[in-house]
Amino acid sequence: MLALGVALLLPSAARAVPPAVVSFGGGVANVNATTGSEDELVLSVGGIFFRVDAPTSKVLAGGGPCSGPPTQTFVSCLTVVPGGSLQRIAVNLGNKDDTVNLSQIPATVTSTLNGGRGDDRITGGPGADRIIGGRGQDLARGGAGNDTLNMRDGSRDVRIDCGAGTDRAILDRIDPRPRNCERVSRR
Ligand SMILES: [Ca+2]
Ligand SMILES: [Ca+2]
Ligand SMILES: [Ca+2]
Repeated sequence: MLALGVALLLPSAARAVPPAVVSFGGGVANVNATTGSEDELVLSVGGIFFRVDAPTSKVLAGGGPCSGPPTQTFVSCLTVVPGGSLQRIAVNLGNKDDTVNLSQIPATVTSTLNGGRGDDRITGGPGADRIIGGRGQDLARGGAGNDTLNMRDGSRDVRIDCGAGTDRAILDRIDPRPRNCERVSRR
């Protein structure tokens, strides 16, 4: 009976973590985690590489100048290919409780970070970020730079902190009081 139980459990465990896909081209890095996994992503730039680490989830290289080990613990993309100067990052976190952190990205890089459904933790970088919490009870931090935090989803989010810079927050009336946001619109 024990052997049968193990055999039944293994396939579902293998299916549980679909990877986020990382691609890069024309100065834009795209990170798409639209499938049903809880993604934890740390983005950074070191030397000539843009890198996405997934400490507790999985990432997969979408080809081009990006590659990673079979363990899918990280993907790195060469930014010295033609048109490869990293200018913008677009992240879609998908429908579960996800985490993304851009605190190790240069201030010259802008981003759009979309939490999707689920209770997400979104941390922008030192540059200008556009954060869209999406449905769920989210935690959003803009960091430095002139950020826009759009947390209007009809539900109360956990924490909204625009950080340094001249920032804008777009909120529901029931959202908590935002911190460090110069312009706030509630509806
Ligand atoms: Ca999500
Ligand atoms: Ca920022
Ligand atoms: Ca909200």
